[in-house]
Amino acid sequence: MQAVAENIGFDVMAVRKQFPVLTRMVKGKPLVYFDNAATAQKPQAVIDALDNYYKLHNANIHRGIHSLAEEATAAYEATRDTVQHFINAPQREEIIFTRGVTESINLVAYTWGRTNLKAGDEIIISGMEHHSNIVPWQLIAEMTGAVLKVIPVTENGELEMEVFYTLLSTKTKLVAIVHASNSLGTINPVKEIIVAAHAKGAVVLVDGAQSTVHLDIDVQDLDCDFFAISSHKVYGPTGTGVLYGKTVLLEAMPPFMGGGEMIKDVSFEKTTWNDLPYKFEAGTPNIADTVAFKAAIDFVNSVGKIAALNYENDLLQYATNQLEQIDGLRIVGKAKHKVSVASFVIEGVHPQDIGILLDNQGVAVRTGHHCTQPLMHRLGLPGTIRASFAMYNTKEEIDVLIAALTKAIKLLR
Ligand code: 7TS
Repeated sequence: MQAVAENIGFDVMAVRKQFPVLTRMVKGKPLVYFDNAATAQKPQAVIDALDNYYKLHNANIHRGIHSLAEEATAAYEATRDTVQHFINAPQREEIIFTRGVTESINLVAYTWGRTNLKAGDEIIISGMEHHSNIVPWQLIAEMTGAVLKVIPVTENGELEMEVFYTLLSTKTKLVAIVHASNSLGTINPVKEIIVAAHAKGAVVLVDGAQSTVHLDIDVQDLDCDFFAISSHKVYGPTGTGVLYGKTVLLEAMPPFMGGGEMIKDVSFEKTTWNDLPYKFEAGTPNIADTVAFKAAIDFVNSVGKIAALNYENDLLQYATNQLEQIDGLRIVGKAKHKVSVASFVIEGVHPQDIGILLDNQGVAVRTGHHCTQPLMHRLGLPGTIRASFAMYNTKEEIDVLIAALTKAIKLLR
């Protein structure tokens, strides 16, 4: 009853109407899109913003004095202000545009990591990280002699926090942790991790790839040092995203890439760097997609994150209950706090076979290791079937998934 009461005022049909792709057919069936953790669909406002930018305002930014250049610059910089408020960053200069979470993490690894880590220093990550929060640290560890430590994951898909506390020491220089797991949905206690890491003098990077679209993000409340975002998982375009960093750290970091825009003055003898955020934005950026990212955030704000979250929680609970009725099906990831990700395996059938048969019914899910191979290894699984829900999904669509799954299992067994 509580969940229903909270959902009064959330009009899923009004939300759905804003997403043109949701009306299309796949293999002769209405599309049921449950691959939102991979990338979310785009509302008309985002498509319009892209169209509008190219039709009316296209120019290079920060350099032209003509009207189009000024308009393009203003639109690009407006997204920075919108992101700043969206995550409650203290200053707009702390919002660095990147291609997305992968580039944001690599930026920190190659600039902060290369200058601050030395042999014997320790980096703590967790056993449920996406490859993009593992491999950059392995590369930097190899370059610097730093050592990678891993917080283990329980069978339920939660961090073994007591082990985290034993790993943490004054040797720890960085903790890089996923806020919400893409494979399990687990919401990690990042605030607790940040407090503990700071007490040892370590810096904390939070991978916000999955959390930003679902949870209210307040980087000041979290007190994280870095926070990484991908626009495409927040209903925005692909190819753009954000690294938030505290000014004091960003100021001290060397540039990531050299080129136009990131310099103050260039001579063959000595080049000086531009101010934040431009020091980290070399070359012509992804202007159009960054401009349209603002429309995506405006859309999320117009719906309201709390209303959407309550609705998504309801969907997850409904899906979990329905899935558990299926004979031989096991939910993978039973953490107490989860975003709307339902991962599961089915006895005697391979996830990929299920994925193909579901697609034949118009249902899009992801199957496989979800770029979290060490986690799958820990859980003793080759992969899972993952249905991840967005605010435009419905219980009726979950019913379609359940029927399609039942049919697929009959065919495969
Ligand atoms: N971190 C997490 C937790 C992710 O889920 C992803 C993408 C990334 C980092 C990388 O983000 P990118 O935008 O730079 O690619 N996760 C997924 C997924 O679960 N299915 O496809 C991509």
